[in-house]
Amino acid sequence: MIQLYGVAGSPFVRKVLFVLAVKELPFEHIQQMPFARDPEYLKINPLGKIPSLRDGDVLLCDSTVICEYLEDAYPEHPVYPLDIPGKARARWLEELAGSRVTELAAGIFFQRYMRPKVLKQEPDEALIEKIINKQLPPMLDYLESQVPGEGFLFGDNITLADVSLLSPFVNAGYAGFAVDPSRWPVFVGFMERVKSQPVVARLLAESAAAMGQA
Ligand SMILES: N[C@@H](CCC(=O)N[C@@H](CS)C(=O)NCC(=O)O)C(=O)O
Repeated sequence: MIQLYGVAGSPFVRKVLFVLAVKELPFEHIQQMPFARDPEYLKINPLGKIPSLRDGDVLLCDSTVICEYLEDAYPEHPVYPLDIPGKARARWLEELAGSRVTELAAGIFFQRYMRPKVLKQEPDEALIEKIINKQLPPMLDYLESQVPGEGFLFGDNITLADVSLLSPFVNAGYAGFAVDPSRWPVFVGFMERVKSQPVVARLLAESAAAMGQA
């Protein structure tokens, strides 16, 4: 059976949980915390990051690599658009979400949640202020221009790109941050639609419970 290493509170693990759920693939969830520097886990993922996934002899690290593998290996119930330009754009938005958007939105979560609660360190308030007031607004302006006013990025069916864009902001929400709906109404409306899709709503409820936010 497929084994997934990681915890549901991670925006990256959430991508894989979404794909496994859409594809209705049974799996064993091995609760692996990030930053644990666990020697056994470092043999699985030399970066010590989550998620990792094992499927028989296949052992993979990195959420994007894992999700693309699952799409190729289990093509039923696709999570990427099927046309080439759509798939390429989905990959770009997934890449952007996993890099700069996560650095910013999940950065708020890291400072306000992970540092005090898990790492027993003080949050860097100056950095949080800079992210919220200087760095995040231009990115939100871009996202506002990229998402649709109705439906999802690629029409009526939700894809991994939709969930990837939402996921870092879910973590920012755990740290008390909400995107201003008066400034970015289209993006906020889009995130609400993604959140209310049954498969996503279920994942978010599990994630919130695991984070003590339910
Ligand atoms: N590019 C990786 C990033 C994974 C990642 O950064 N995961 C975080 C948790 S959300 C982590 O494990 N951090 C621990 C560390 O950096 O040591 C992916 O897409 O899977």
